[in-house]
Amino acid sequence: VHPTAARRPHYINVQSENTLYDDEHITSKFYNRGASVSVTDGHITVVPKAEEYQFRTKRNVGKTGLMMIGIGGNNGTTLCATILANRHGITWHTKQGLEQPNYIGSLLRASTVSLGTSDNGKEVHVPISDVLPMVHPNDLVLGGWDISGATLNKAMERAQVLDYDLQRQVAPHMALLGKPLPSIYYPDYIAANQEARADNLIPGNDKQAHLEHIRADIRKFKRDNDLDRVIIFWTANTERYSDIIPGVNDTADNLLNAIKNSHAEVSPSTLFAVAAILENEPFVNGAPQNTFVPGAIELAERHKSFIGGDDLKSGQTKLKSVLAEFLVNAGIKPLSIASYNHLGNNDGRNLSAERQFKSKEISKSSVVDDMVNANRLLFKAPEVGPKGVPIGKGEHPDHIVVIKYVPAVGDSKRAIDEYYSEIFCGGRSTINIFNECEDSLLATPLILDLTILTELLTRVQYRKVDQQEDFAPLYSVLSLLSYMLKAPLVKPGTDVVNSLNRQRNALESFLKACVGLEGNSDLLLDTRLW
Ligand code: NAI
Ligand code: DG6
Repeated sequence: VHPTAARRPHYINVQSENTLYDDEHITSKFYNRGASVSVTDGHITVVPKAEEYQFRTKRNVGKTGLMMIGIGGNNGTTLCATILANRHGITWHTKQGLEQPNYIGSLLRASTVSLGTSDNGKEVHVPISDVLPMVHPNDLVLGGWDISGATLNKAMERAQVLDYDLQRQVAPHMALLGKPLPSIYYPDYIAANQEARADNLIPGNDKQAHLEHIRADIRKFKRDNDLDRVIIFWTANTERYSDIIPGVNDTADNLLNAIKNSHAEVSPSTLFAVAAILENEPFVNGAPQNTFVPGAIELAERHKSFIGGDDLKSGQTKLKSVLAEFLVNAGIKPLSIASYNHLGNNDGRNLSAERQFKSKEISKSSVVDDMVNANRLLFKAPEVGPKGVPIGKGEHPDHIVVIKYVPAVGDSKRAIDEYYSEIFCGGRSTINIFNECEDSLLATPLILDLTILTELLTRVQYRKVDQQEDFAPLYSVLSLLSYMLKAPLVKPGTDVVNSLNRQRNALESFLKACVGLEGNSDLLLDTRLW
């Protein structure tokens, strides 16, 4: 068994007065350290603060299902096939030799965190998945919907992602998963070039009936498989943006009414999100469209359901969030970032339509905003209007995103990025990146990470020690999922963090806080003192 797929017992045991283990829970004490800063007439006053919290994590990982919308696509079939290959220990031949199934590319299963140092001063690293009890990917019960009725073995063949010898062996297992559940198809939301796929549909145009149908599907899947939790995951085609219309999708009640009235501006993805929220099961959006219209977020808050999104951050954008931060944090000023890519899979085909491309362009473009905003030495701040409200966004590098559909290259996406920057005393620097990757093999482990993390976060509760008697669930929008997402959804009114390093640090600090450990050990103070 490959190390990333191995089942290890959950072995971390923190011995501290801050950490309590009982049969049911891990309860930890945590000081959220920060500072209050006030700026008056150019004087900056900083007051350090530390707020005391308790976290309580349910130890028992329940039986977990993953229902994907778009299960018959490249991501959906690749995820099912690779889990089945891992579960059944299927090895396969390629021209390089014998391949073993694994979970490489999964942050949780294939990367590590440092816990501290051993007696000989060396750091001890463990897989992230060992910090707290998490569901093993092999144990996920798989299912979902697709507007295409191809059985999953045939859909895997159509996707042309996996090596033939793997496809051949995993096909009988895929066949047992059968045909996807029929889904909702509103042709206006995805590209017209997808129409030929749409042969597996829930009949009619009544959106309320569609909502009830999806809710019943979720309940049946849970019941049939005896599940404690099911994560509903949008990995279907990118939709166009929905217009935000006052009275239609701006509040929870308006959105529910709009569904009752089958209003045209309720998209399939929003309908699925509403179904999941009402069933109190988490919903994650792996595509870029604005599924979470304001009414959907309010509905999730009202039901204390969990939501997360948007758009898987697999290759080009992940690198961009690292490179842009590196440049800005090094005191170098990016003047322009020009990103181009071409790909030939069905996702690329759908994105060749203008409105669907627009959704992707938006999610790919927001990724450097926070780094730019954090450095007003390099980038001028926006001017401030008479009432103290900023006008515009301030100075920003030029940033363009181009996507082209080239069928011949299939799932193997080719991406070129140019970073053109100002350096010392009028100099210029140009960095060019050429990146070729199998798109769905980068994306699939992210779906796993998002599913596993989401399930874990449903088991964590918190208490602010001097303010709350009882433990409460986390806030509905799971912004801790940001590392895997291009345009992270955050609590309304709070800042989006795009920096990949900061996203990873937040996650690591949070997981460690749940076992009573302080997050960052990079100070390594004892290596710097006599
Ligand atoms: P795909 O086109 O191969 O699969 C999408 C599937 O969704 C298709 O089988 C289609 O029939 C189905 N579908 C469309 N509308 C549906 C609906 N209303 N209900 C149920 N099924 C529906 O695309 P792929 O490559 O699997 O990507 C899926 C999504 O993930 C896309 O939105 C893509 O932009 C996004 N994404 C993909 C990444 C990748 O690297 N593959 C990375 C980041 C995001
Ligand atoms: C074309 O860009 C297709 C897209 O679906 C991307 O492959 C996907 O969004 C991943 O993008 P990135 O920028 O994270 O590599």
